[in-house]
Amino acid sequence: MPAIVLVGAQWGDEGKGKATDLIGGQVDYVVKFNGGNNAGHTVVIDGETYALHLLPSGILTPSVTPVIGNGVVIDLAVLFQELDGLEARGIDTSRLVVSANAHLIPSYNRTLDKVTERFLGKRRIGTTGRGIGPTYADKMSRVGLRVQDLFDENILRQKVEGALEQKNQLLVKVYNRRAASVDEVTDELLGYADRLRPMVTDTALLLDQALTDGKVVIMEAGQATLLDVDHGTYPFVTSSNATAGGASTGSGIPPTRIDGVIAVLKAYTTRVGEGPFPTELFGAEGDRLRKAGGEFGTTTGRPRRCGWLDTVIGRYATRINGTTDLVVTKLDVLTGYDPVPVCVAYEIDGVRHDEMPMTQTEFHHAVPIFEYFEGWDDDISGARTLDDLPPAARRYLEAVEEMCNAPISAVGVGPGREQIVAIR
Ligand code: 2SA
Ligand code: GDP
Ligand code: MG
Repeated sequence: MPAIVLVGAQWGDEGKGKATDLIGGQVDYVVKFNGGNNAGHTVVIDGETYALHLLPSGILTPSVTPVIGNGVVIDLAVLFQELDGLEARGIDTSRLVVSANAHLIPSYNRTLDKVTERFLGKRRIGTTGRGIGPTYADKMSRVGLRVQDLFDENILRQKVEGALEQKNQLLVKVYNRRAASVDEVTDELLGYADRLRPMVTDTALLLDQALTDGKVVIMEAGQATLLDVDHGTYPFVTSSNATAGGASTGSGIPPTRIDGVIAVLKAYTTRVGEGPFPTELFGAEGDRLRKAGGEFGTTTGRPRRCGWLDTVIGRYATRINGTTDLVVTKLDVLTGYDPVPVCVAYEIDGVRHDEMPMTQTEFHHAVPIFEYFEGWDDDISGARTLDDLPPAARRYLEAVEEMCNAPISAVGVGPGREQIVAIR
């Protein structure tokens, strides 16, 4: 399978970083196609923990060329901090390539992201405050700044001037902040141009040639299906297409060249930020799952909201992404729970729904209908084949496979690179 998309099936933090890293040995290119440094992927190799935000997780595998695709929004200060941090730990980052068409996150968009959230008060989205939403809004409004603009100072200055005409109105008149100056913004961005230039290329052309040469390319999504701006729980979503369709627009690899879609599904559910979450657990129950799973944001450290597995969401993710393979993660975290509840459908205003309801109003009213599965007590973190798992854990996986409508190809039983049960 030369071109494979890897997405999150739920609200993010399913363990996509680990899943990509795991197949990294057989892969030539790992492409990030959406989002920016709102993402947080944790990868544990030989007991060393690496937290990646903007960089594709393929950066940790020496044989992989990591690619930041055109669909990504880049905070240049964060990019170089992350590269320097990895270099200081002995990781060679020289293979990174960056699309000339990717958009830049200027400092005023970070400010606008944060002040807008404060202004919204109770109606806030719970963003990561990294300037993601305003930068994608600029892209669509055609007032965005792109990587290639760094190499034409006149154009960059003109674009910053144009953008600031609108942004300063907002900053000063609506949010009572100081205006940003054209020189300050332009100079800050130009300060990175020389270091960035050798990494910049036409990544769509590079990937086209790579596929023609028989190379293996993984397109790795940031965030997840229910955070997708079109298919997620709008408006409580991120501002990009995090589903499989976004892989084409965000990388330049056409849909006809994509051979498979891996969806990563956590054995339970988490969500960061605001928005509906039917199987959410509160109080001591939520705390227990959060503690067992170590569910705190990789980027912001925020405690993640936790709840039981929701297979209505799993089925939806299979349908929207065209999932060919499921990777189930964090099965080890469910050890010691008995029984293990799984949401199989919703009751919404007295009616049973087996599929995601059409409207967000209905989704906000969804009450989970649970089935209860027998639990297991044995430590499964050393399991490497299905036969190593207790029968109850195998039954749980069989049910997940059936209810989520896609075959499971691997199961995570711990954070380490090797802690995986390979099925096919
Ligand atoms: P934004 O900043 O505009 O993308 O926020 C919009 C919504 O998208 C959610 N979002 C995330 N949800 C889970 N994980 C994410 N990445 C980090 C991680 C999060 C962290 O991997 O742990 O460290 O806090 C991520 N990025 C965006 C966000 O919570 C909003 O609901
Ligand atoms: P991503 O955003 O989807 O890449 O996921 P994150 O890295 O934000 O969150 C997943 C967390 O779960 C990380 O801390 C991983 O080290 C950890 N993890 C991944 N797979 C497993 C697993 O199978 N078991 C356990 N216990 N932890 C895992
Ligand atoms: Mg994450």
